[in-house]
Amino acid sequence: MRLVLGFAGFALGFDPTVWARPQSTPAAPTQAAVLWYTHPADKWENALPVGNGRLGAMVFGKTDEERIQINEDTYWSGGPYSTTVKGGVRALPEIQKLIFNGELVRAHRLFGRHLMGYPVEQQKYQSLGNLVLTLAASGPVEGYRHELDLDTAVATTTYEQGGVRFRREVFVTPVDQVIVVRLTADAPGKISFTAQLRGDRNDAHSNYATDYFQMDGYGRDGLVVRGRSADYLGVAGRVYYQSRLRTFPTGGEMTVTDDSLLVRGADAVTLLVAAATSFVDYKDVSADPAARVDAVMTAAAGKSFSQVKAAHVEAHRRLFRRVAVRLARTANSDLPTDERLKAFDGTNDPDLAALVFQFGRYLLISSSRPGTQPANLQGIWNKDMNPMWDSKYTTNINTEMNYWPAEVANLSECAQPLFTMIRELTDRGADVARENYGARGWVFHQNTDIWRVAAPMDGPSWGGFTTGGAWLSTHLWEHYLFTGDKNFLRDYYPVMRGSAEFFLDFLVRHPVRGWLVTNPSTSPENFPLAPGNDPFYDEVTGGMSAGTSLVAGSTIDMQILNDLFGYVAEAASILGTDQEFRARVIEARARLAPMQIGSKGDLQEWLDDWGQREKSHRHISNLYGLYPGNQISARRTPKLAEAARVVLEQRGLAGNGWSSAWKAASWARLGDATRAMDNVAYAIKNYTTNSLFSLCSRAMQVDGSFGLTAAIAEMLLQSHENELSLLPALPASWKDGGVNGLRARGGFEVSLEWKAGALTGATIVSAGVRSCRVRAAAPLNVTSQGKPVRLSRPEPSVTEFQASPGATYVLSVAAGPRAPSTR
Ligand code: FUC
Repeated sequence: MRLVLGFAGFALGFDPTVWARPQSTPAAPTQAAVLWYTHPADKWENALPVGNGRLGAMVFGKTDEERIQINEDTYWSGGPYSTTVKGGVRALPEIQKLIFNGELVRAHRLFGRHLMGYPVEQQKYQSLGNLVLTLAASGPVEGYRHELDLDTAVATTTYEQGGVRFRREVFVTPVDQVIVVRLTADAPGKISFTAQLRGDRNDAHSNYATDYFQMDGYGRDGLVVRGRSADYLGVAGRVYYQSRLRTFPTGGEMTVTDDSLLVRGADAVTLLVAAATSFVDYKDVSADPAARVDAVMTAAAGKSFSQVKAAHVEAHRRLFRRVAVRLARTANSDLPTDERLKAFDGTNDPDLAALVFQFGRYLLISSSRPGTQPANLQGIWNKDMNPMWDSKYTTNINTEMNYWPAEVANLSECAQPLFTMIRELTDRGADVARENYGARGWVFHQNTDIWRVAAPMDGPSWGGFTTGGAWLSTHLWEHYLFTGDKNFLRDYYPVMRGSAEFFLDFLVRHPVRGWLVTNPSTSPENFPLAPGNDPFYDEVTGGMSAGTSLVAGSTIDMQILNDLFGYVAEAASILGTDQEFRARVIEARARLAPMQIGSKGDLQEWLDDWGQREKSHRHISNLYGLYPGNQISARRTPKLAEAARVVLEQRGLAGNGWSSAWKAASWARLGDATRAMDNVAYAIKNYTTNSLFSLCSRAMQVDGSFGLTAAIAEMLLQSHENELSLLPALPASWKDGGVNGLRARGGFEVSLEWKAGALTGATIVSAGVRSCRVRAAAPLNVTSQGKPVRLSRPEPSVTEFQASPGATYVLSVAAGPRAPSTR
């Protein structure tokens, strides 16, 4: 049965069968795959990240005292706990009444008393420690180079000192689950150093002394740190961890003292670091870290360095080489990466955007693999015991953005940790739904930690975002659109359904306008200029607040629910299940508050045309419906698209890394290549560390890096309108180029070539039997295995043909006049 719900997307017309993933041909190494420097990192944010999804390391590349900072993705403060508070639902009717009456600050006070989770804050992601190598060689250093090869996932430092050329390689292998450090020199007997494995203590949240960690020698070739997580917010630290070093020198001597390991006069040395915790899942911390480390270490120690490295590089390339981007190189492209960034003016080094694009893919591969934790605010790389925003999962944009590139940049399996987290959130989420809102299903707000707590956190203005779980659930549907994996859809349908079920209970009729709305609701972190929403002293945070963000029926809430309900209905139809429930969500969907255009021509952020306190607020929540959602479109809804454009104009360029990335993707959806590129360039110039990490304020935050990858993909290929749109927002400075291996909804894999700003050819591999509709600036001819394919051209810029599974279609530009425009 086909369902037409009035929202566009591939769901509308495709045959809901499972299709096989097209075989991606590993692309040749991209030209844009190396970050390099002529000096070591001066600070942690500029060190080079390596990781295998579970273990992360930041490599400084120093020549006197090398520091390799280490993370393990399950090392968090505290232990299993819940923040759900019982009985808040009793205050809900009064809070809703106050909000509908416009008494927002009074509603805020009541929310603060009755609906906040307890503890109000959540746990923190921790640094495991540092491997410090005090190197014996001294004297002036020459010919220094520190680099990260994105194609091999190896960080390498090379230099000459005292007439000897030294080389240090560092990588974290997903195959053998260890951090590998290899030291070599071009002369025998020249490698001497002292190694320490140093723990990190959270002195703000735990008592001092060796209760928290101990450092010891281990056997005749190793070191060990054993510890446990800090107590925090009254939650006892129950994560036990161990990290262990083993050293394999060739030649020379090795000694182990109390807490140090000395190597003298070796020809070459391999260091392996294994690390594990007692974490099993968000409720269970009963594993034995020592046994886990033993198992990994024993297996890895039996292999040679070259075996371990070869397996690592192969495993990495299997994912990384699926996509290659080629943009023009200039003289600037050959500069060291930090100088290249400084010299970038937005147009003088097109290849830099390709490097940034691949860096985001590299980070996702390195911080999120099947079976690991999802990428948090800092991926897996965090040096602090009290990091910015606890290095948690923030779900009013950040965690979602981390996974924007996963499907389109051909790393679908890297999103699996996110899907597991969403499912786990339904547990506490069901408790909060019942206790706070008297509702069935599950709800999740704006932040969680490894313990998967789900109640409102930090304060009503942040915690009042009830659609965090619904937004995450849209990723489940997107995964289905890209992969066509019906088993996946069946498996996760109950999660999506549970989110929709919550909202069927929670939505209330607006007393004046009659629409169904969320109440309480927020438009993330944006304070409306609503009457009476004045500064006040907030007893929850113990500080002045500029007002409250609590409202009813924010635009983003309505857009997210419009998507969620549509997706659930569509999924129920595809799976042939749940007809009664499906009818209910379709009915509720039709009654949601619509998008509205305000007096300034902008898309309203709230039900009322209030305007906002902070003019260029970094969130563009009301544009969820443009990107990543699909309710605003230049072709389908031109008035709303124009209203979205007004919002983007009004917000301008400034914000932070993730904000620029979101704006770039939004401009790409509007088909405005110049403005999309302005935002990409602004992010690169203003919110990027030397090692290409994105910045939020001054904090390293990976969302912006992932967001830029997604935005750049969106400039080259779009697939949200039931068709493949080729080069929908190609900036003038990317005149000539090519991309291989992008993925599109409907299960296509797409490669493109262009010259002088115009498409010259494309290759499409189809995974299923389906109609393939392609939009490009020029009419296209299509062949498969050298033979012309029957096609139709419903519009000059649209070419349509029937695709078969596994077949490759070669598209070339047909002779004749160029179609006027793709938009
Ligand atoms: C949201 C953003 C902040 C920051 C934080 C982690 O609260 O508004 O800018 O990114 O998440």
